[in-house]
Amino acid sequence: MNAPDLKSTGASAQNAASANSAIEHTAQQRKNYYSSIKDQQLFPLWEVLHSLVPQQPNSPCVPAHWAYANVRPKLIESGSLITAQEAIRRVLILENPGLPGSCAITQSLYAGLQLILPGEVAPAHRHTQSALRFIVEGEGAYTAVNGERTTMREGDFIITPSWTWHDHGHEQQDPVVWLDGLDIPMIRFFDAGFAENAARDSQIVERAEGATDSLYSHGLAPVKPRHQSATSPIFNYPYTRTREVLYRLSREEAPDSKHGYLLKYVNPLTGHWAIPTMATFMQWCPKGFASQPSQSTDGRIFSVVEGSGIAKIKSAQGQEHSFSLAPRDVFVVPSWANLELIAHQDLIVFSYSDRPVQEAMGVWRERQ
Ligand code: 1HN
Repeated sequence: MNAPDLKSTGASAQNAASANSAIEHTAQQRKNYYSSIKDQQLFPLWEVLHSLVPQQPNSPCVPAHWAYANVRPKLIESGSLITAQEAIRRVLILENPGLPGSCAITQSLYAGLQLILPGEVAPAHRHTQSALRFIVEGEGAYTAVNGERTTMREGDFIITPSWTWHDHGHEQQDPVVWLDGLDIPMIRFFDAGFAENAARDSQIVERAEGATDSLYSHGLAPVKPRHQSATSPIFNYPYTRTREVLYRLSREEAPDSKHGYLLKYVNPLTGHWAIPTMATFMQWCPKGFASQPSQSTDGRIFSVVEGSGIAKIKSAQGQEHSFSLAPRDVFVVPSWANLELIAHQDLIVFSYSDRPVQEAMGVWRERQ
C-alpha cells in the first residue's frame, strides 16, 4: 500500500500537524503520570515489558579473555604486598568488563586466580557458597576439606562443597595458582549467604589423604555415606585420570562437531553434576579441529590446560571476538553467544557454568 502524500492538499497537512500535537500531548500526559506515581514506588510495566521478557537472551556480560602471561606477573607481585594469612584469600578477581563493580564473571558466577606461596596458610572458614578449584600452575599446595587434605597438581579439579570447613596451605617449593569458581552472585541473588571463621587457621587432619576419594572412585560406595549432600563425595578429580578418560573416549568415537571430546564431572552417587550449582567439564579438541558454533543459555568460563588455538566468540548482540589461546589463559563466553574453538595444537580446556541450576528450573537451552 502506498503512503498517502501528506503535502498534496492543505487539509491533510493540517490533519497531520494536529495528529502530531495530539501524540505529543499524550506523551506529556503519560510522563506527568509516571512522575506522579514514582513516589509510591509504582512503575508502568508497558514501558519496560520488552526488556523484562526479551525475545532471546541479551546479557550485559561480554566475551573476555585473560592471558596468563599478562596476569601472572601481577599475581606474583601481590605475593610481595600481602600474605595469604592477612588477605584470608589472596585472589585477583576476574571481573567481566560488562558487569563493572559486580565481582562477577557472568551474571551468576564468580572467578578469581588465587596464589599461595611456600610456607603460607589461608585460614579455615566455611560459607554457603560452593567453590571449585581448578589448578593452573605449580604443585604441592594442599586444600583441606572437613579434616582431610588433598594435594594440588596442575589440571586437578577440586571441590569445596557448600558449608564445609576449608583451608589451604603450602609446604613445598614453588608458587601455586588456581582458578577459583564460586556461585557467589547466585547466592547473593537469593540472599542465602552465611559464613563463619574457624577457631584455628589449619584444620586438624582427621583422615589420611585420599581416604574419602578412594571410597567413591571405583564404582563402589558405602551403603551408609558419612554425609548426605547434593555435592559429589569425591573432592579431587585428578588430571592424570581425566586425561586418560579423554584419551579413552577418543579411541571409542569421532569428536563431536561442536565440542570435540567433551567430558562432564559427575557425582558418582547420583550420576548428576559434581556440584549442584556449577557444571564442570573437560574437553579436548584434537590438533587441526575447528568446531561448529555452540550456543547455550549458560554463560561458560574456560581455563586452557594444554595446547593452543583460537576461541571465536560472537555475542548475542553480534559483536565478534577472537582470542588467541595459550595454556593457563581464562576466557568467558556469555549466555547465548556463539563459540567456535579452533585447535592449532591439541587443545584441552576445562570449563564451568550454571547449567545445573538452569536445568533444575527447566530453562536451559542450546541451539540444535
Ligand atoms: C573463598 O573462601 C575462597 O576458600 C576463594 O579459597 C575465593 C571468594 C569470595 C569468598 C570466599 C577459598 C573466595 C572465597
